[in-house]
Amino acid sequence: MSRIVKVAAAQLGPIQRADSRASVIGRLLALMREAKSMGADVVVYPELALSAFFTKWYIPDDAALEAEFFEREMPGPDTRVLFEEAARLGIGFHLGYAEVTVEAGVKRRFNTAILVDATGQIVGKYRKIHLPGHPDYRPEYPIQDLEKMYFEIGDLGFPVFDVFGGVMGMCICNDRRWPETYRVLGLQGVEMIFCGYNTPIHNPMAASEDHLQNFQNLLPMQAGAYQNASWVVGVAKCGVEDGWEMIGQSSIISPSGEIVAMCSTLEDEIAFARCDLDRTAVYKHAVFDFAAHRRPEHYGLITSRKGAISPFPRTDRPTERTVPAHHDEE
Ligand code: ING
Repeated sequence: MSRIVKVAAAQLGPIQRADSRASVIGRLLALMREAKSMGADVVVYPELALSAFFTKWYIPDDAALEAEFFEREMPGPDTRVLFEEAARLGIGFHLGYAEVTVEAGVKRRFNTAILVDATGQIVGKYRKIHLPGHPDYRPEYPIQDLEKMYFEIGDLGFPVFDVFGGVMGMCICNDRRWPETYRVLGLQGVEMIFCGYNTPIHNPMAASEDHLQNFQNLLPMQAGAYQNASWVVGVAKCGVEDGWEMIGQSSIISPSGEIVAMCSTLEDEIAFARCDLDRTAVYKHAVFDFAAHRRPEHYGLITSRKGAISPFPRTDRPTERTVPAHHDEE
């Protein structure tokens, strides 16, 4: 039996800070129409797909930051056309965006992704849990990574959703580097994981490893797919945004760990594959039959030996602005 999902990984080239929101929406619509013309059931957009990767800038004025980069509603005035076109074409989509909302009278900000079905209804939502970078402005860095300042840690866990004929999950960017991401989804029987990313080549906190960014992009996604018997669709926003280059390599990865489609440019480009969800079965029922072979009760107490978590002396300076309590450093 085959449960085929035709997937269009819709990589985005750079979005400059000066680019209009209308120009971005136009690009997303063009990719959606191209995906439909290829026969896709779902088009997968990157993380923070509506704007430049703004966490590289220190923007202390919250009102200005939210006005320029955050969505107060989804669909909202700019994005409603995506939902309407998806319903008209009969195609689902995954979209990453910066979410600001008020819950129980408290303003919340998240790095968020949604799954929308072919009728234009939101059927899944995820809020990024692994926020990389640093919580405080570091003027000595040529490029900031201020996700810990701009977003709260996601509060939805790693849920799975029954849509597109299978069990679907999501993660966002840095999440893809952590084995827990895939295992928590794998333990729920996930068959396809959508992951958008914006990954600058230069990481001031580990500049010695910049040359390995492409290798260390694919490595965890291929391993995570194989070790949890799931498809993984990783989609980049890439190219040079306001002077800083981000990696591409948007890929569709099989439960075997093989890359079955990959973008080869740093521009708007679709990587397309017919993904058989039943390809997961041989791995879920043989090598990675968790019930038959996995033995968490024998692994011993899962704790970290003192100092094992951060073996190096922390060099964090006191933060220059109060970071919300839940950002407490360990
Ligand atoms: N970006 C990066 C990522 O995890 C990063 C942060 C860059 C981490 C380079 C390590 C090296 O791909 C996001 N948005 O998480």
